[in-house]
Amino acid sequence: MAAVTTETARDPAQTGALVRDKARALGFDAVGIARADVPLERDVAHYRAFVAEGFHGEMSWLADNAEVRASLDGEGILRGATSVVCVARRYARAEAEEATDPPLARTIARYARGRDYHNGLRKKLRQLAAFVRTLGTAEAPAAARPICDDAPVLERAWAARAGLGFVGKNGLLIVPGQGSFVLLGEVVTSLRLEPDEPLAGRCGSCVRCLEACPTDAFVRPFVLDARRCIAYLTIEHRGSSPDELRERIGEHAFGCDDCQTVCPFNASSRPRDPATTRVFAPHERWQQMDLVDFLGVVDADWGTVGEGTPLHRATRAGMARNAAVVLGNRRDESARPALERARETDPSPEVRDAAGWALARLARR
Ligand code: B12
Ligand code: SF4
Ligand code: SF4
Repeated sequence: MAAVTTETARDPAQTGALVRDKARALGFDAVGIARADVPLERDVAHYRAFVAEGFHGEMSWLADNAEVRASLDGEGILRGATSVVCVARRYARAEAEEATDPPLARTIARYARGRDYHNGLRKKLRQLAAFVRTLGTAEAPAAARPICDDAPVLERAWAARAGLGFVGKNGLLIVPGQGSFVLLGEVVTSLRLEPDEPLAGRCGSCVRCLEACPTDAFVRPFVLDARRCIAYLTIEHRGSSPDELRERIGEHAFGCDDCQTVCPFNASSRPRDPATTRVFAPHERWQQMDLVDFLGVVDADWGTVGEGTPLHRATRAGMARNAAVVLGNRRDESARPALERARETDPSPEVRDAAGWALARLARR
């Protein structure tokens, strides 16, 4: 019988354990492994139904690459992929710490208050992928591709299959003991790793998230009409905010956490060590700025305001529009001069429109 050497493919259970240990050592809060070569069926059916209903709105890129979304094994992601390592990074900070966030930061969703999280997450995922490659052998070399929000992948579906957590009625992946305030990433690999078992859903009869949504964006449990979601309206949507939803946008200038804040799985899982989430603390820029300042930013200056932060994605006009809507909702009299200036001179029609709407609300006070 041939002796087993280091040149033969390694044991999937052993290599799986090494990869899990490495992911934790890199600072990921949870890790799970799933088969990548068995296509997603039920989740892809949900995804197709979501697109067919038009729930993706203007995010046309979300309607593309349906085939790639079904399987990680192929040209679209990684040919020969057999496993996917799914990781989560928690971003919620201790409640006492969040309570001291500057006022502007509190109008921004928790994941987006600090620097752009993609950079840090991608660096760690690259390191994890490099480690996975070292586990290949001459006979069975390991390819590995790190992914974080940069490929047409149903990240929650793979994470759920990998037993990282379960999908809640709010559509978010909830990691037991960590909650849903987590960001997801993956390393897709040709290395055969022992998979984890998926977890059963644990929402039970709870419907708090569905009831808490200010814009009634859930069509039914688990199904979101993104066109009504404040995250979509304040980040992805270009042009004017729909009239009937402006008031409901409330205090949200960028993203929304309402369907997570009320979730009991988050109440019970705040981090114990503040050092682990320090990178998500508000950007120092937000200490010096207020919402009204977004009305005065011109295109040429947007780079220095938004750069290196998630707000960059909303665009200069988008953030000025969002600021005007929130100021209108506040009926903030001190914002009147800035709103008047924006209504008369802003180059973007959606900003002029939102400023006019906000001024009308001030008048009705
Ligand atoms: C497009 C997008 C959005 C869009 C659309 C959201 C949506 N629900 O589709 C908008 C801009 C609205 C958005 C908002 C947010 N997003 Co977003 N978004 C994405 C992105 C890029 C693609 C999502 C996608 O493919 N949607 C299409 C739908 C069909 O797929 P899905 O959302 O995965 O749907 C799953 C479930 O809903 C479920 N499902 C669907 N229908 C049904 C029906 C039944 C019966 C059942 C049982 C299940 C079920 O199955 C699907 C697969 O598991 C992902 C990153 C990625 N590549 O996956 C991030 C991602 C989902 N977003 C994320 C975040 C943080 C947010 C916000 C919290 C940001 C904020 N604070 O403002 C909100 C949350 C809103 C919400 N309640 O979902 C995280 C979520 C982390 C987590 N714990 O789950 C992700 C994974 C990014 C990341 N890398 O961490 N997002
Ligand atoms: S993020 Fe806000 S608007 Fe979007 S579904 Fe959740 S509660 Fe509703
Ligand atoms: S609030 Fe309730 S229903 Fe919604 S995700 Fe959390 S546990 Fe599930």
